[in-house]
Amino acid sequence: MLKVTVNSRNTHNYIYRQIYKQLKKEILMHHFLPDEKLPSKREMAGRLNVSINSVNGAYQQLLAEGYIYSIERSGFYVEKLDTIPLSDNTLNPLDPDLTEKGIPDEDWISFSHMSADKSLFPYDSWLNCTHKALNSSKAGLVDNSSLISQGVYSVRRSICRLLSITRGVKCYPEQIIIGGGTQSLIQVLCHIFPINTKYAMEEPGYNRIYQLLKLMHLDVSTIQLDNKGIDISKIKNKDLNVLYITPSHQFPTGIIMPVSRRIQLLNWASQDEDRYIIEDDYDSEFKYETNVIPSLQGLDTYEKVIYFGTFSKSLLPGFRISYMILPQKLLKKYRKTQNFLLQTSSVLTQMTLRQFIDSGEYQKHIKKMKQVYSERRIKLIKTLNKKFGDNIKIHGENAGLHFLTTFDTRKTIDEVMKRAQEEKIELYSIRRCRLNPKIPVKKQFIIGFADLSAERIEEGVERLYRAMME
Ligand code: 76U
Repeated sequence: MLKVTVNSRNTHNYIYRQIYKQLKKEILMHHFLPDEKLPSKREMAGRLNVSINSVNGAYQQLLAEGYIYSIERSGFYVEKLDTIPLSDNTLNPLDPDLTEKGIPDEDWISFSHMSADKSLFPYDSWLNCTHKALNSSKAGLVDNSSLISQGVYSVRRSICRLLSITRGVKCYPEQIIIGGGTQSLIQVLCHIFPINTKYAMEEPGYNRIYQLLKLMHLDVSTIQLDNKGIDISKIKNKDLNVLYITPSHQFPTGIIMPVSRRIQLLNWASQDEDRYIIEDDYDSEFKYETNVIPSLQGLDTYEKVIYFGTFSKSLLPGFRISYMILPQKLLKKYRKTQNFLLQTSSVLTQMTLRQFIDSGEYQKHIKKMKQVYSERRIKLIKTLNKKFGDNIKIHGENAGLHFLTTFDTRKTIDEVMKRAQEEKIELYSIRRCRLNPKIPVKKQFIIGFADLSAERIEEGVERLYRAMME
């Protein structure tokens, strides 16, 4: 006996959908035999007291999804379906291990090195630039050619000019590849190198790249630092091809590599055809007391440096625009093997960035933020020194948006981290930057000040003191 009923007062559910849903369920529950004939449309309409049109709508939908088939001048028949457990449309409860933490509430104070200041960003000018970008290049948003692998050409031209002025980087726009983050570009780069390439990174260093190389099953080792950055004597003794470094502001120690070490590294790279240096210049816009230090790429006459940059620190990390600059030899390989990949950074964001740079807003913003970060940094260092006295040492504070601190405390890193949670401070230890687990870590913490307003410094340092010492 066919169990289909229709409620004509149910205005949320069209009659044809009510019939369709019930028939679908009946079929899935195998209440029909395979190849059983359904009542004709007329007969069904009569039984349910509905129009033939409604029944036709239900049958057509079942037909389109493959629950039934039709035989011309004969009628509709039920398909043969395997058994499947039926869901009653309720969602299984989410495994507690999978729930995501919400954003910390207003009361939290951030010493994170992963942000930029969100309150001083010139949202109005950015919106203005988005407007202009939309008006001037609607075609760019639908035209597949603007999704070309390397990113929009005119945007690359603007980045190229900017880098030549601000970082002494020498390149053609053709050499730039834009991407939605440093990690995705590193993946692209690693695919250019032969599979047996030997990589090395700074220890301590940027774990998210280390983990990525491991994930790609690449051969990656770590090299410890001396007071000038990555230790050249350890490099010379190793069989290595590609070295990933952060010379402008070593992550996380903050060491600024002097020119003597830069030259040694370039000469090392020049000694073998397969050697390259990846220069990750992630926060170089911010240099205090003296002028910015020019890039390693600008010093390189051998075409051995692959320069990486990002707008995550100078604008906002959520924009996801980063770029790399390939030496011509690597660019040729890229064009041969990876030009089919589509661009990962949004075209609208790229076009907006171009307007932002070309109108001078970018440089204006950097100038302002340099001033703000510089004052904030001075106040934070002063407050920390005053509160902690001999119990704190600050390193690498002359550039970027974070510095490293060593604390003289009886507590373990774990104890401090637990107390930091209780005090509602966002704090990161150097542990996240230890790549080789065999190397012991000191009681060091990365102190970021990008998202810490000047008014909250005193309170933040008080909380840090309680977490660290009490
Ligand atoms: C980036 C280093 C060393 C690049 C960085 C960062 O993808 O372009 C650090 C952590 O936004 P992207 O990456 C920029 N190179 O430290 C920025 N910092 C990371 C992202 F917030 C996180 O996990 O400790």
